[in-house]
Amino acid sequence: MKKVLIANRGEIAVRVMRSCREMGLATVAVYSDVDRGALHVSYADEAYRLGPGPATESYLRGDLILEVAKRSGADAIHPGYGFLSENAAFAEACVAADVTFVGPPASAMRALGSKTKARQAADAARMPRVPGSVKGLATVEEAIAVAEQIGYPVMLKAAAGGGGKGMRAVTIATDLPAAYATASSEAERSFGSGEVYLEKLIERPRHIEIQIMADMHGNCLYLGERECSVQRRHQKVIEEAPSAVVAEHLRRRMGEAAVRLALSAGYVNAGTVEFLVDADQNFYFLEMNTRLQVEHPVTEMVTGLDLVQMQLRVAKGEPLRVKQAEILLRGHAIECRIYAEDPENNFMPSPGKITRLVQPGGPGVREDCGVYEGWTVPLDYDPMLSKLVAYGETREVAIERMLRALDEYVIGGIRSNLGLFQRILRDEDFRTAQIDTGYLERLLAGSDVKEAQRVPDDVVALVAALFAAAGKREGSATAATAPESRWTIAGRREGLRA
Ligand code: MV4
Repeated sequence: MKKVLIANRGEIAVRVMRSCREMGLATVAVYSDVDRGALHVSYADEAYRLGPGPATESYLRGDLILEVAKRSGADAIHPGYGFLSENAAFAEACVAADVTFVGPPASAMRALGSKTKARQAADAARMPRVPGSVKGLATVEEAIAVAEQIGYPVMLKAAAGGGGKGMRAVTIATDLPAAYATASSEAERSFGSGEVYLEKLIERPRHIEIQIMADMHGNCLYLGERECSVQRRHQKVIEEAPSAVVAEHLRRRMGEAAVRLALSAGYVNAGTVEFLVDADQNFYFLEMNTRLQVEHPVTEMVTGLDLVQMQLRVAKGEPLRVKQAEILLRGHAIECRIYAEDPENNFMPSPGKITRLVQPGGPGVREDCGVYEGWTVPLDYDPMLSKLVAYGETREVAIERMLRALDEYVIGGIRSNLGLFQRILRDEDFRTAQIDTGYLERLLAGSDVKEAQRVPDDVVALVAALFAAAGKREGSATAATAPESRWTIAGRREGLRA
């Protein structure tokens, strides 16, 4: 491996290139027309145009990307997150073109891509999962029978879904037939597969995930957990490592279960196993993400490891250099996802020109940024600007550092969610780590913004729909799904189609 093509844009493209450069690997950027002047393009050793702004005509064109690999002499492709990162057919096409795909084998992506198949894999690996069906429900009668067996409330989920798409909670039996019908037709429309299954509803869960890393020689490590409960409408807002509620014995049980799942699926490279954790510290497998995730830096801060460097070494065929017993977690890290959006106006997207940018620094602060002063944030993709990470010996120190860093941060010309983080980090429930997946919506519902001043959801949806071209956020989309930006998804959620 000598030259790596980064099939992505923004902060993650820069992040991957940084590790490449430290390892003496040449870097190749690709870009769309609207990204000609983007940060990742200037960071790379070479850069090649893919096509027009919409991701379907640029960052999702696996054929063009492989052409650039050939033309530039790149012998490896790192997909980052989103775009082609979980596309098994693209991973296969790379292998066929004799280019190393820095990620798992296509077979492992497929085995874990369907949520029903992943639940079967969890059973084979003796991994605790949410009670319910492990196969698609064939009829409404079967759905009723499974629900009676596990007891209400239940949740209907699309097998091809993920990240909250195609989910429906059902509290009483009389609602099940209608919910089943809409869930499966919605799944058919959105994912090209109407397969739905049932789970017991876990109330007020935390979302906690385990980072794993596997090599080609049968070794697999777990690198601790990330607490990702602070989210809004299935978009993570703050992540931290470790979780305040995960004690060493629970970490070991979750970690060992995650490793069993990875090994039984023939998994190689970086992956994340997602769990719901209930109030009694029971953990339940949810799904596996077969990519490097947005929030990987918090794991890097507390383990002292470079996950991208590990990915590249593993992809070259090197065995992992560290043993599980050598993985020590030290201190606490918190990440804020900084977006071009306006929390005061119902999180209305706010792209445009960044006229002023002052970035924080100093002790215990890391910033993975994808923009610069003078850059115009395009409408075409997810409007995440930067990830701000604070590290400290304790959670309290990390919180104070983050507040200090947020205070230093200046973003001019566009709206950002910087102020939202000030509010969360000062909130008593957050500071005492009393968070679950409903935490942020509760905090926002209690805010004092007058009804009359609020931009209604349908206006946000309309703006999102107007902006929507074809960007693709981190979460997976099946090949059958039209790729979409976070704003498109927001638009659909509110009942409008782009
Ligand atoms: C659940 C659940 C409660 N019970 N499943 C949402 C995203 C998708 N990956 C799974 N999700 C959930 N599944 C059962 N059986 C609650 C959620 C959920 C959630 C999960 C993780 C992070 C944020 C969430 C917000 C709302 C609901």
